[in-house]
Amino acid sequence: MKRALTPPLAPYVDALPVPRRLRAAEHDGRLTVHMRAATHRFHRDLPESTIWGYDGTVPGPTIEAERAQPVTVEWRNELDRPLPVVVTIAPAAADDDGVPVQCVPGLSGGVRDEHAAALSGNTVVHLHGGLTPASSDGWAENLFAPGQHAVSHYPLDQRAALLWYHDHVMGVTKLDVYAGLAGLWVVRDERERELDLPEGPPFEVPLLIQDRNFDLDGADRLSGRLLHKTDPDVMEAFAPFTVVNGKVWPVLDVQPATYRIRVLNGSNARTYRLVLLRDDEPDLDRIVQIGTDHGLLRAPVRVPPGGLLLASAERADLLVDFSDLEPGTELTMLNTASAPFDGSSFPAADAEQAADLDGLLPYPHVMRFRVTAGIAAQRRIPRELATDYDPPAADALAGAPRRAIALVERELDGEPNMLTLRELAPADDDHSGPVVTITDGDGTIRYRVVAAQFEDTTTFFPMLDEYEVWKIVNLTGDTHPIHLHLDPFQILARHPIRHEIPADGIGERDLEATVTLGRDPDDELDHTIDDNERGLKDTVRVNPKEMVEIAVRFTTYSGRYMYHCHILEHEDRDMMRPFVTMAAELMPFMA
Ligand SMILES: [Cu+2]
Repeated sequence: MKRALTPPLAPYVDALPVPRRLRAAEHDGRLTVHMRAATHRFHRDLPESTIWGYDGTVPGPTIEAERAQPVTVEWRNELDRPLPVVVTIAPAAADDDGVPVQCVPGLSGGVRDEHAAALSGNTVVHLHGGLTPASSDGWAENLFAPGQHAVSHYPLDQRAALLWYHDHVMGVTKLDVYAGLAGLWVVRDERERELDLPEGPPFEVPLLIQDRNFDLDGADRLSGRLLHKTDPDVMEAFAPFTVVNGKVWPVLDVQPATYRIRVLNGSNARTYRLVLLRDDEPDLDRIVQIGTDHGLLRAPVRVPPGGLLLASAERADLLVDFSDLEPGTELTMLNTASAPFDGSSFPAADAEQAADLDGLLPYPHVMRFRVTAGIAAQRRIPRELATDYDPPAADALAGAPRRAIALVERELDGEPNMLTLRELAPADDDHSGPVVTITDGDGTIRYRVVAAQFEDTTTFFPMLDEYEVWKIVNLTGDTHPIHLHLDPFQILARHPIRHEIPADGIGERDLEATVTLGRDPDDELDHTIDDNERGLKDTVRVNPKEMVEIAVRFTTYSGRYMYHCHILEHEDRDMMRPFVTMAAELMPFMA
């Protein structure tokens, strides 16, 4: 169903808010952030919403810090109202008119989840992208309740990058982040200053993009009450309204100058493919991407011709040149990615027609830029950016430990399918149970499942300062953004694969499958690594019929960390696992 709905809210009427900056250096590196219930207006024509926010705002303040200047944050949990989100599973995936229920506001016949309504505000804070000691990393089970507080130490001995902090509570991260518990965190360093990149307002603008839905009042008007709605077919919430820095479809007045736009997809589940349109035509050539999740790329790159693809938690650092544009020129940013995202392409030239109800994309709108009068100020784009990293050398990887993870979709009785994962380890020759056989550049290896749930025993013990190669095999029909805590990684390969899973091959814990490199005949994805992915990443999209290989080298801190899918509805239900980084000197003492 390609037809669009008429938006119930006027697009491009609210000015893009820029979150308050909280500069650590002005507070001797000691910050206090209060988690509070507050009210927030997501759109001019919406009633106020109750939210949970860091310092009571959506998004929270943007914390700015310098590389290697440690920051201590006292996270004060002062939440004094229950979860301000109505949570429901609608009884059917589409309404009587055939419109998918996730495309429209209101409960769509669902009942309010009373367990969610009873959530009082237990929290734990994770600094995503932070090179953080385990004790401050925000382990998903180390909660602090309203009235309790946590002090986290962030050494920040890491390169400049756009990080973000958000809630990470086991099982309900999807609800706590949706309620508003997310904010940006910028690390700055000398290399960026040498390059004379815009820093701070007005020419550096962060965009935190999320999708939200709202309940209806008794008269079927939008009530402003936040609504997390899923349905029997889709266990992730894909909300119809795109919110940038806390406003639905905002507009930003820009001078005719080069802007540094720092984009984060902070949605629960939705992937965006961002296209800039001018006079209904794609206008992507004025964008140059200079950085990714963990900061600067080695050289500037164009965004892919289809648009800038960002799954949940991925970031992009962009230079956008508005200097040639007349006052009054409007550039509209649209999203062309349908949901659940499966890696499919969509031509940028058709972005105006991207609305797709079956693809849970009723409104492609994201935001608009409007050029004002001013003196044109184009900025030179440096040819060389980062000089502090190289792709890992082949000999460094030759003997590196290999780890394998399979992403699987398990069918459940009377519930939507569960997207989850299986940790694998090579099976002994005499192993008799189900096996996953993977044939790739390392040969044919038979694996058995060694962990299926978060609580299962830890099986990954990476040694500090040693490269590892992780192979992530996607046996599902959706793209999963896989995120590792602690250090960034580099993407080595994106292989098309064929896989066969026998009937009942995906058990409660087991997995039986055969995976071989090579393209499935009906596979239309190109499985390439985009230029803007050849940097230091902490989240990588793993598409259907694909095996992604990453090289990661954990450094600095020993301890218990997590890796997981960053679709929050997936991570909350076991698409998340621990790993323990070990100092080399302790390895001889491990059993
Ligand atoms: Cu996932």
